[in-house]
Amino acid sequence: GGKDKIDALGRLLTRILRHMATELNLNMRSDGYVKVEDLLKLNLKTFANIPLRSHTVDDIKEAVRKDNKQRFSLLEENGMLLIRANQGHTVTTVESESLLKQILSADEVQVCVHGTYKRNLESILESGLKRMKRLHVHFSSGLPTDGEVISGMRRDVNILIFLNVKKALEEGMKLYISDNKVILTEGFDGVVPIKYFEKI
Ligand code: HQG
Repeated sequence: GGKDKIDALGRLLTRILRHMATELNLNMRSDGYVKVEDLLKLNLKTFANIPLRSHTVDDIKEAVRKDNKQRFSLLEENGMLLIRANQGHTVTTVESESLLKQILSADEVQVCVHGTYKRNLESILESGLKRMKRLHVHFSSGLPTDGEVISGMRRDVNILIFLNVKKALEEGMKLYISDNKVILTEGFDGVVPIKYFEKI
C-alpha cells in the first residue's frame, strides 16, 4: 500500500544520501544537500521494487515528514528543493562544520549516550568508541523510554555508554549536534577514548 511505498522510498533515500552520492555521481554540497530533481532522475528501485523515477516530489516530502527519526531535512533555495540526510554519512563529500552545529558548552547538553551491544563491549573498552565506516560516532541527546524510537541509537541496543561532555570539550574534542538532535563527533582521529566515558 501507500505506506509501504513511502517507507521503502525513505529507506532508499537514507542509503543514497548517506552512502551513495559519490558512486552515483550525485552532486552533493558540503552541507549534504542534493537537488530533489537530481535524486528523482536516478536509475534505482526501492525495496518495494518501484523505480525511483516514478515517485513525485510530494512522495519525497511525505517520506521526510513521516520518517520516525527525522533523518532528513528539506530546504528551498532559489526556487529549488533540496534534501539531505541529517547524520549517518559515510561519504566524505560532507563536512562536519557545514552539516552540523558545533556544541560549545556542556550546558547545551543534558544527556549524551551511545547505544551499543554486549558483543562490542570488550573491544570498545580496549580501543575506545570508533566511528567505524561513518564520519562520526553517534550519540543520542536523550534516553529512550519504553521502547520509544530515538534518533542516535538503535531500538535494540543493550549497552549504554555515557559521554563526559565537559571533559571531552575541555580537552578539545569537537562535538556537534544535527538537525534531528543527534550528537556527533570524530573524536580524536575517529576514536573516542575510554577516559571520556562517564559510566556504562
Ligand atoms: C560499534 C542508526 C567494537 C558501535 C542508529 C556500533 C544511530 C565498536 C557499531 C546511527 C567499537 C557501529 C549510528 C569498537 C564502536 N569495537 N565495536 N572499538 N567502536 N563500535 O551503524 O552507533 O536508524 O556505524 O557501538 O540509530 O550503531 O540508521 O553506528 O554498534 O543513530 O538512522 O560499532 O545509525 O540510525 O555501527 O548507529 P554504526 P551506530 P539510523
